[in-house]
Amino acid sequence: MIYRQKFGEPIETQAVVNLNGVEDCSDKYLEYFKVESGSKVSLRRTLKDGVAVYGLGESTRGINKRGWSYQSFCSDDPLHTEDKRSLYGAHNFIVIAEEKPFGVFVDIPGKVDFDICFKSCDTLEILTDDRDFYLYIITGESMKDIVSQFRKIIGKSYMPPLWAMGYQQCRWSYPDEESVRKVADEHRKLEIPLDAVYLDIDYMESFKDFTVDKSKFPDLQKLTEDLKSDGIHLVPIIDAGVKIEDGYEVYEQGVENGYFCKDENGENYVTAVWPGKTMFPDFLNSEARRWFGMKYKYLTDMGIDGFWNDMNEPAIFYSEKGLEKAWANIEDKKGKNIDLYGFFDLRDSFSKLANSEDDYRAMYHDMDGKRVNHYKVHNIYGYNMTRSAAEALDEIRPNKKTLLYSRASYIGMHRCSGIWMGDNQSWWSHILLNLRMLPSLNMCGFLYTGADLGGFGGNSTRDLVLRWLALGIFNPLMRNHSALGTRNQECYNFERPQELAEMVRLRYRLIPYLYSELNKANDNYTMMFRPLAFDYPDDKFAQAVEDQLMLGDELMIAPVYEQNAIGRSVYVPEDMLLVLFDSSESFTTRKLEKGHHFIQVGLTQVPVFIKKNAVLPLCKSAISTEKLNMSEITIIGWVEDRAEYKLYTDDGISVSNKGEKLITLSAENGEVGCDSGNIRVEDGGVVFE
Ligand code: MIG
Repeated sequence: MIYRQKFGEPIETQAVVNLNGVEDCSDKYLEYFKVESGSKVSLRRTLKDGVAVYGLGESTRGINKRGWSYQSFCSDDPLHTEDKRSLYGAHNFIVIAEEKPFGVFVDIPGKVDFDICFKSCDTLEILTDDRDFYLYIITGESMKDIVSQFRKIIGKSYMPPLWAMGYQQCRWSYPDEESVRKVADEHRKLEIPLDAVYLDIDYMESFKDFTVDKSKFPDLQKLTEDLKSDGIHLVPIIDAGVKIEDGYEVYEQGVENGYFCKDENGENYVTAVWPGKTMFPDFLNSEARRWFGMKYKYLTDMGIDGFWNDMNEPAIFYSEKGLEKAWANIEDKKGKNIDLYGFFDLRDSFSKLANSEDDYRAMYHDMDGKRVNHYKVHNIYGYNMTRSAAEALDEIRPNKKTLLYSRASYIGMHRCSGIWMGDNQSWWSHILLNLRMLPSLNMCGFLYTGADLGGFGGNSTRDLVLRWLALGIFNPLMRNHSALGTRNQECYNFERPQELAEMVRLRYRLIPYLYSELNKANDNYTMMFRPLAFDYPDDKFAQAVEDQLMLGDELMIAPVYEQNAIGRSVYVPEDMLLVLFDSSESFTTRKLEKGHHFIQVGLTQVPVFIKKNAVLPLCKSAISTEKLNMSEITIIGWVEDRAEYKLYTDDGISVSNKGEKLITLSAENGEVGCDSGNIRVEDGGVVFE
């Protein structure tokens, strides 16, 4: 059951698109929360010891969110440490794992706090920043059931083209054509599979959206075509801020039509990001949204079929006013004796210039005739930038899937695109953070997602990249990315690159399974990745697991995420077959009984756990997804009775093309069906060879 309560006069975020079965009910929430309202609304509930809370999509800390206070306020913060409260997304959905579990979704476009037993060890408090919002309470038989009811009301998720399941290589930046070609060549030379290379901000002319710097990329169309003929897609970045420059078409059209955000006096609001002074398109205005979205055509006309939208929280370096204040502070302190607090104040006047609350409060939107302060709708800005791209791309490339993902997000945007997990660091702990965000993002509808493999900030190391790839091969979005000034992180830049290549090849072998599970999770409103607690709610060991995940109906994954480890402890919640890949082609298997095990996992090995009477379909690896033969499947499993698998197939690119094939495998009772030879999946059924 889903109950909805309206507080005040909410701004429609369009997170929820299907109200079938949703009951507008004035007092149901009072059974769940103690409510206090003033200018803000506080919803409080006492939680018994041991009650876990799941959700909040992209956020720091554990799978179980209990014990910390989070804040939904889209933030450009490149240090994802435990003390942080907000990252780039605002995903206000939680499930409380009481004996009778229930879910809560707070649909508010502005700030909201989730204090989950932080201030008081037994109190959950949700505190909204204003009085206008919808509250949804979702009850159901199980956590999985609650999530699936929620996913139904927020609608189906963005599904990427098949090539976006391939390996993708990024760096800030590959600055010119030659360096992009080199990345492609090095991968091909060493037969490291690759489906995409990225263009970060330096491909543009002075960071101007929808321009190409001809001195570095003299013929982008030719480059795009050449790479595509080799199965490699070129994916440029698009930033939210538009440079102020006379003669720059996007700027001039935006000014002429009033498409930019305004200040309190109705003048165009000037801030600064990459190119220096910029203005922000008013993505909350439907005309501005369409106008900006159609600009992507400049790049699709050159054969581009993938984009990533960045800096759309929006990230602001400084505003004119903010900068004036900072200069004034310096002037004021000049020549004076500055004590400790004076020094802090001086330092902060610059370090706190970026993404300041004052700047967000000084900005206004025209929501189709209604003037709205940015602060109140901050969390749906990036969502609407990406919506602008998604809607236009549907028009520009009819019935074709485009790769699209965003940095900032709100629930609802999951229908338009994926997200990547932003600027992580080359830290061991961030492998684990990558793992923990997968299920919470799935709860909120974000299925196509992944972290910067190898880590974005800081210098990576060979062992870190190998261990991260061993998780990364399961991320739907599998992208290696690193920041300006950091060590080169491409597989071929490390010693014995063939060992890294084998990881990537194993990914390609897994694509029939991963693509199937991704699409099935979307079709059936299920989670592709789940905490063990969701599948084994009565198992106290499973409930406590924070570093393993269930993947689809068949698998469990448990990557190694510690430096110098020779393996790890794994909790096996039911009898499973451990498949330890030594390379993409060779593996050993071992039957494991339910219980705790220590598993040795070398630096170049990947463990996969398959449930009894389930099978994992694999194809042969190839240098790009285009070359994969997904109709020749090998299966691995431990089959005592009977196993079947639904293989999802489509043409990988048309929105309308869909299909599902069923592999049924039977084996004699008690026999282990391990790597049972090749099977061909044909329309009539399955052929064993
Ligand atoms: O503040 O475009 O998260 O992936 O490489 C940095 C440069 C701006 C942030 C993105 C990152 C990208 C970088 N961008």
